[in-house]
Amino acid sequence: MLEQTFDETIAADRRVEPRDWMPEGYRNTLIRQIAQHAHSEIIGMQPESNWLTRAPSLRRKAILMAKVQDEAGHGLYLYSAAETLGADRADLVERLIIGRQKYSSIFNYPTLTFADVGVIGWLVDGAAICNQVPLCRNSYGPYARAMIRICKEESFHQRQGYELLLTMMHGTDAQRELVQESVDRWWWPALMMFGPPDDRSPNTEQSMAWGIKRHTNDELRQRFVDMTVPQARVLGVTLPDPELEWNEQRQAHDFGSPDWEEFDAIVRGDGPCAAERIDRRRVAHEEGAWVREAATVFARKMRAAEAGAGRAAQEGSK
Ligand code: FAQ
Repeated sequence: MLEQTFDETIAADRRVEPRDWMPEGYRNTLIRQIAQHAHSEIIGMQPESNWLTRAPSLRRKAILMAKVQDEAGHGLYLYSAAETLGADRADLVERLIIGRQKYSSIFNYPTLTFADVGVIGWLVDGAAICNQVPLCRNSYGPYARAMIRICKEESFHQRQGYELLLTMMHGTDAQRELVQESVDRWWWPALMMFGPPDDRSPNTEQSMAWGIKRHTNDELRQRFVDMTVPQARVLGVTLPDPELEWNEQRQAHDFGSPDWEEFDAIVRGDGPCAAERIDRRRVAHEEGAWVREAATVFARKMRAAEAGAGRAAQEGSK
């Protein structure tokens, strides 16, 4: 009976809510994906914050600081969504730190120049939007609702990245070279963000049947390429793929294949910045322990004060 209600909810494209019965596999898939997504947002703060102290102007610094703070907010909405499934936030963070849970492959690459800030906004946030807009319609209510706000902010991030790059492309030859060099480094990793090709993606079929994913990895990768090519043309940069060309018959671009061995190594935890990213996260978690303790004590005192005020009001009305 419970399973039938769940199946009907999915078939009718209604939302599953925290107190509804759901199969364990559905719950675990959501916890895995939402936790991985939350970890990505938090780890994703590191490559960009690398440039906060060296931003070329106060304006660029203020924009970058706001963006990095937005990513923290995204992580927090997502951990909260995972908690509605019964996951424990401290446990999820612990799993990330000990390498039992993943974060997006893209944040394993270093940010070598300030152009990387613009390229991350354009390509990484651009890929994130492509992947995440359909998640606003995913079948689990709290995740879908969290994604609406996240997508609005990611879309703003994408525009700030593109605007930064346009400014640099209208600057000096040296600035144009910085942008092109950065695009050359980030293009293939951005394509890998969508996950392995469909024929090597163990989770897609079931996740699509449950309405957790709405499109396959390859469909979204194609959508991203088609969206990005005209933007690259306006910008005046070359995408580093000799196989990239418009296919009239398919009404879509043909493009080359990312280095899936490199992707597999990163997913195994052997990314170029993997140790540094996790170590930084561990240190931040340890150094933040006093904030969590203080917040817990404060919340307990507030609850006690509210309960006391409630009792006093009741006695006063007798
Ligand atoms: N990196 O069967 P599939 C952002 C793993 S947020 C690492 O295809 P699935 C914002 C996958 O977990 C970016 N691992 O898996 C920002 C699975 O391993 P498991 C994050 C990956 O879940 C911008 C295995 O490979 N976005 O950028 C990756 O059906 C700028 C097999 O793969 C999200 O998390 C990868 N790229 O599809 C922040 C979006 N791809 O766990 C700061 C939500 C796959 O079975 C600055 N997530 N794996 O051992 C999703 O849409 C999906 O989880 C996919 C993967 C599409 C990522």
